Amino acid sequence: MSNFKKVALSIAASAVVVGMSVSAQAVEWRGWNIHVPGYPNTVAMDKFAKLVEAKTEGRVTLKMFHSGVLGNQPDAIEQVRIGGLAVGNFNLGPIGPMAPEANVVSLPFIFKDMGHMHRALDGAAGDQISAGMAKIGLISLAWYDSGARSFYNSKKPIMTPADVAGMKVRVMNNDLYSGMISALGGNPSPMAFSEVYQSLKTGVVDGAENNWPSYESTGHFEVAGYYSLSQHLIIPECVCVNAKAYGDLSAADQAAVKDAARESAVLQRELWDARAISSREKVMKAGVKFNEIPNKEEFMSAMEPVHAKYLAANPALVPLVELIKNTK
Ligand code: GTR
Repeated sequence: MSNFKKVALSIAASAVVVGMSVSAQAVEWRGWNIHVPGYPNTVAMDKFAKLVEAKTEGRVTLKMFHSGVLGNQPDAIEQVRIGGLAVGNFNLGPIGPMAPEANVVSLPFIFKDMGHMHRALDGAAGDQISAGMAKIGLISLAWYDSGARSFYNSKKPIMTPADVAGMKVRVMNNDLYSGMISALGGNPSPMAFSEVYQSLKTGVVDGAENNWPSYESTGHFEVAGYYSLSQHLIIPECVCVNAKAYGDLSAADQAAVKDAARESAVLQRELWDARAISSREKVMKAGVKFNEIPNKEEFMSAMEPVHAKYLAANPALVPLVELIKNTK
């Protein structure tokens, strides 16, 4: 054997040894979260981090970065997909454009209420959505709540679809949401969550849409004081982990991490319910003008073309949409 080959072999052998010792050491994960301290997701993700460490006996540790300090959501999703970050608490909205199965939850009014969403996600539809996310490198360990999203703006109460006509409305990055605003005659403006406050304040956009806790925690209520209860989207969120980081764990540690996520989700849902009430109370005290929508059917039928167009372009998703609609 040539000297060169001997050296190459011994380097290869030591690499194996190094590799083995590395895998026996603790793995350090970094996690992304968009929300501020005290928000239900933030508290629950911190609990997830603690449980991961405890349940894997320190073989996996997770350092959480809150308040979106590691970047905007579409970028963070990409990072978790490619492994630049291990973990993220993501809304399924901005995942949808990359994972068709996950996009069905972004069809307006697909869920009747939170209970319907829970039953669908905890059943066969949830399994198909998870499988679609796994195909793009995201393992969904548990589902978090994100309430129902309603319109708010700085101009006037929204009562009918015609009230949205001509308004500039911020949406998350997803063509379905842009299509939804266009279907009402409004002008959609996709933008990062962190930019919305300033855009509302300076009139770059007239309105946006979100649940009570995000409307309150971001201060959007200070600059867009009309909140109209359209509840047009009920979008679940995931505790997502990079497929390779998860796949590299032992079966026992995978189970431990999954358990940790599910336990954190139980806490998140409890905190969510309480925060939805307290956020609503806080913004109402601050003088927000709130209204119910007299006839929600008008919004449903105005947004119906979004479903039709989407399913015509994605016929393979028709059975999943039917499965969700038929989930009792
Ligand atoms: C929140 C959600 C965030 C983000 C945000 C947005 O309700 O929890 O993940 O999607 O809405 O509107 O960008």
